[in-house]
Amino acid sequence: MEGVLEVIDKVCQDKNLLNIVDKVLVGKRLSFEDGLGILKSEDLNTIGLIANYVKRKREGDRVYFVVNRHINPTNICAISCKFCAFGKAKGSAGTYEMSFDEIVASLNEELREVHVVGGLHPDWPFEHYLDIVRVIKEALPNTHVKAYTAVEIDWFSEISGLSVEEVLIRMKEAGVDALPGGGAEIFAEEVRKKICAPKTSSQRWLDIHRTAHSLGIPSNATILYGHLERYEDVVDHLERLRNLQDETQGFLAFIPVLFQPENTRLKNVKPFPGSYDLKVHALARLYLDNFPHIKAYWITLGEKVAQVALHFGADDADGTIIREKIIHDAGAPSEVGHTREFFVSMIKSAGYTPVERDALYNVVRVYS
Ligand code: V47
Repeated sequence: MEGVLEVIDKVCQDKNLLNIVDKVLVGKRLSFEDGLGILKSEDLNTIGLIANYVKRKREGDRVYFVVNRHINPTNICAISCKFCAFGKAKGSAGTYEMSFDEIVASLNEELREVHVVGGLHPDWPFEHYLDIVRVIKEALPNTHVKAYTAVEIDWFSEISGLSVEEVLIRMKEAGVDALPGGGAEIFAEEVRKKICAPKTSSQRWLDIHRTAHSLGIPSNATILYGHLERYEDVVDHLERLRNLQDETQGFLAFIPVLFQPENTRLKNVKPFPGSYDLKVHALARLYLDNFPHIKAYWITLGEKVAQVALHFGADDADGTIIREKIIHDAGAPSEVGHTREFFVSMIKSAGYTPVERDALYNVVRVYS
């Protein structure tokens, strides 16, 4: 880390980034314009060096992963978003509903986190969604349950007539330990309307996470990028999250999720270059100075780009997942799951120390 400035002085091609380097070195917060400058720059070396400097200052050589499992209890969904290939209308081909027995059968004692997210089923009452959490907790009392996005919570409030606060209190009582970051997509209203018009509004997504944090439920946040957004929309998204985190300190991790177009109604969007993935991760690390962790989500990036993203500010490789469905329905090229050994090897071969964690970032084991 010593001498990063000398290295940057030697390799820097985009002198506009030097102002950002100066700010980062003295711990000064980046402005909206700085954020845009990073996305517009083609100087990947300098961007990577600054983001990696910040990552190492916070976490040293550590890169986290979790032995987890995704459960998507149903793909029947009352709304239809253009970017989504997973949700299906009730009665259409290819729908499914997991029984409690099927859910329990998919669990094992090794899991440190069970991540539950699925469709907004038109017939399931809120109590059924709570029972899903209860059966998981009963089977694995020591495993964290990270369940239900703000979009589902909004839906639970609508179908139950309870306030968001009451919904969250009941979720916590049933055993929810944290909320996943999905459903944020892109906050910029113009683009949000184009890709997921029927979905929970940006403001409501933020309000639901604010309420969760006030009840002591930590959460994650995502951005869906690589579709119709402009650079301004990405920085705006981060700005809204940074402001909320200043208020609550309830976010654990930020996850950039690269849009996968297959089988969606946005399949003709123009692809962005691979450098954009790395810039978005670096920007996230640099802009979200109050977020503890940035994930390299291998499901959408692919395993190899995810490994490279660990040199662009990401300090978390997410987890084993075992059977990802939502994003694979849209053509994700990655495997649907990996083993613990895969992560130990993937992180080590990127030059870092693998740290197995639980959902709340308590350290389970360091693989030094
Ligand atoms: O919000 C749906 C995304 C998200 C597509 O909290 C798509 O630790 C790409 O929330 N292309 C859910 N993405 C994923 C999610 C998540 C993932 C990893 C970790 C965490 C966490 C949360 O899936 C949705 C949406 O953005 N998604 N369709 C698609 N075609």
